[in-house]
Amino acid sequence: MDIGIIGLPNSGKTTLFNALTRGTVETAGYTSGRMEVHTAIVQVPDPRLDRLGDMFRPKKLTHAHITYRDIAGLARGIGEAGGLAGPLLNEIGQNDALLLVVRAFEDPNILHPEESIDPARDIELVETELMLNDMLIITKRLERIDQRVGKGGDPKEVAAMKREREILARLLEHLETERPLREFELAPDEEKLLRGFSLLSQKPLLVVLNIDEDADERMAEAFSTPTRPAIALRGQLEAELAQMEPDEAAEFLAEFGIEEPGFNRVIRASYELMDVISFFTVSEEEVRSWTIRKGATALDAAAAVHSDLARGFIRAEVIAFDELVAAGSLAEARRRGLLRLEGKEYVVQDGEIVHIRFAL
Ligand SMILES: Nc1nc2c(ncn2[C@@H]2O[C@H](COP(=O)(O)OP(=O)(O)OP(=O)(O)O)[C@@H](O)[C@H]2O)c(=O)[nH]1
Ligand SMILES: [Mg+2]
Repeated sequence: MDIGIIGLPNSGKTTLFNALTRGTVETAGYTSGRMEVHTAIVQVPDPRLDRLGDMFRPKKLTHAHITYRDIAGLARGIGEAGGLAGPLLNEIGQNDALLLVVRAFEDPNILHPEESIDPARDIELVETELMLNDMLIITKRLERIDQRVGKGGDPKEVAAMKREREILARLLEHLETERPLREFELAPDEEKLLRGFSLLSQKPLLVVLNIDEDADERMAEAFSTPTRPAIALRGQLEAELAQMEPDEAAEFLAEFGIEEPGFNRVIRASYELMDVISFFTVSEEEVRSWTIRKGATALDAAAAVHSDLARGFIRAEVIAFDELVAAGSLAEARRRGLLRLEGKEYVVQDGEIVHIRFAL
């Protein structure tokens, strides 16, 4: 799962990237003129996995992970411009979800491309660029369809194109009301059709307000909508925190009265953004967290682990996390008959421990 970090120049994208990934990419200066992308893989913190680690003492403990990509330089007008815009928009389009960094910190020494601090305006500005990009893509596609349909040809193909034209026209209409495609309910076949287009305003989006050290985190609530959550993070402080040794970090957190590093919150929120759940596999070798989409079946879970498990699938042995913890061990859970046997179609629930029985 890839998450692209986007936002206006100097909003703190690289600072946030460093905080999330404990990286040390240079932040100073105005890098947006250059097309550069930094990538890092981050483990998703999960207390349940740690608990299972304590229980099974495996040789290896493997977290779910997210790939973050720091993408420089989204600015006003880029959706319609040439030059950098093409590769940049491609770069954004490759991600499963987007994290929009919005400047909410005051600092007279750091230039704001719009010359004032106004998070609501900046969010709207970026959303508009995403929507303009989508309108452009859809309009181009519609033109091509019209040309092709005009030429006639295989009736089946023509019918499919007309269907596509009808869907795209509805999307365009929606975009013209200045609402992102995230807010457009798609039928499954429509979603499938659109997958290849990588429309940007359709991607799940998390707003991260980059706030001052002494600002109130709750200010994020005002920027949150049902289809676009928002959280606040003290970017600079968190980037410093991410560089500290554990002892030093603990002391630092205590001093500021912070319970948990904010970057953990952002990592979890970006994980949840993608409509996924985790299930666990356990053994003495490895205790591991796996990521599947919400609603995925036991067979999907098997396939996530290994294609052989899906091919030779017989049954899944399943137990909820809380039940296993209450039983104290897998053996005890089994003795109490808490392990359920489920078939291919079973919908896996978040946090379940799953063991696939299979034969090849
Ligand atoms: N005071 C303050 N400065 C910050 C904060 N976050 C970032 N900065 C500073 O703002 C400047 C820009 O931060 P970056 O993280 O490089 O911003 P960016 O969005 O990656 O910028 P571009 O890559 O140029 O688009 C740097 O000098 C940072 O040190 C913050 O929370 N408070
Ligand atoms: Mg940067």
